[in-house]
Amino acid sequence: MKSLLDRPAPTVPADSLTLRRGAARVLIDNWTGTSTVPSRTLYPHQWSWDSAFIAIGLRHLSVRRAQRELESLLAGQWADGRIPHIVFNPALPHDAYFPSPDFWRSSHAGRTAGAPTAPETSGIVQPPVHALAAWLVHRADPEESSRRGFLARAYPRLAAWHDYLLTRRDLGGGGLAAVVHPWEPGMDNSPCWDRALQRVEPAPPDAVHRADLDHGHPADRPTDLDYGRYVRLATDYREAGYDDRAARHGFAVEDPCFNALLIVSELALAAMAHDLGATTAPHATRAEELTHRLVTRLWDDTAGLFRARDLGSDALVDERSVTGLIPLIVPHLPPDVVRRLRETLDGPHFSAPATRLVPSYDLTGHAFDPKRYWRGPAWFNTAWLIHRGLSTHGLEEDADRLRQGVLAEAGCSEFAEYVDPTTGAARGTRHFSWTAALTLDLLCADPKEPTP
Ligand code: 9WN
Repeated sequence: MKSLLDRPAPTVPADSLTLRRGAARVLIDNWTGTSTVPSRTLYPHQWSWDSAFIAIGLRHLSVRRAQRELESLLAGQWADGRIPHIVFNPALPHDAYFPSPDFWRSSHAGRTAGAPTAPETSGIVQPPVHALAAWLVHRADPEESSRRGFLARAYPRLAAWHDYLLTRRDLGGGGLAAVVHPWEPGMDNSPCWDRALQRVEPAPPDAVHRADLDHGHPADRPTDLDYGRYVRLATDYREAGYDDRAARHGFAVEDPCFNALLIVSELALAAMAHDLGATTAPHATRAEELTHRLVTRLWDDTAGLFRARDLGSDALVDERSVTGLIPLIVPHLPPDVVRRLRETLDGPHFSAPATRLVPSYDLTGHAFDPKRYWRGPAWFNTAWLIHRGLSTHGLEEDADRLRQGVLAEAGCSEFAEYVDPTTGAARGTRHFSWTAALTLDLLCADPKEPTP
């Protein structure tokens, strides 16, 4: 452990060194032996997109550990290709987190859909940032990666994951992946889902056993009504055997962030295929087609950002959310779209008074709440993604301003889960793993590292 903390970081100045040590300490403390928990208290199992972000940071401490992070997540992959949003730690009691393994019952209820007999997992997914993470981990030490066969083992699994999303989850028939639960886009209680959720009958209160309120403040967290609907959707999916062909999805949305990450990860698969001597063309073609569909189906030229598409009404959701800015990470966007996204980022809806990070929801929006989770607070992972997007399009000054914001606010917030964009106050849990990991990445990554 000590050796990770003490590894020299010769290119960073002294205060950065303190930040680096703080971030490394969070990742070391949250490491379980096989993977990293997002938070020891609020989220004590392994989460899917968290692990991808965590691996991106861990590669600067230990490439080996970063590989293990991703490999332990992939050990929970289902035979149909899905990577579950939670891989449960069997050593923990069921009341450590809700919904627990005895709610999801993956090894039984998901048997036909291909759930493994062990470990127990959830049955839903999260945004596909994994191939990007695997590629960045590989690039951190290509020799070590080749020696261990990391890429060769990860590549077919990640390709199967994307195949799952683009076949079973193309619920709108427009060639984009749909999410079927508000936990899937990772922005659980975003106002973007409110209207679609109104069609969902909440589960009765006795079906909901909230463990999050043991650790989180009720003002920061989703409401009981939200939870009732989350539980209803997950229960219905489980009753359909988590089979997307059999399930009647009560919630189905095409999310801009989810699909943008799929595109970037598809490009990462192309880069991996190239390194492995396989054909890159199918991935490059797919990324190109997905980019075209993303713009055709989700771009709102009047608002200057991408919108989620509610497949229940087949209409764009009339809310401005950070999810609509994250497609900036896609390399081959039309130049006009990039220009408009940048203007929107700098405009009144997302320029926050007290943080350089980007609020999760429109500051002027009717549902804006500066404290509550994804209804306004600014998160570090979305800042990292937008930073990467700005760099991708050569907007280095803007990217650097965001980078400086992340570095300043991560340290003084004790690596908070998110911050209140109106006061800059830390909110949510502290010592949050992806905040620490992405801080490390912005401190250590070589800006000239090849992008997929
Ligand atoms: C439900 C772990 C996860 C993140 C999500 C974030 C939150 C879970 C919860 O925590 O969701 O998956 O219990 O609220 O919204 O993005 O992956 O950090």
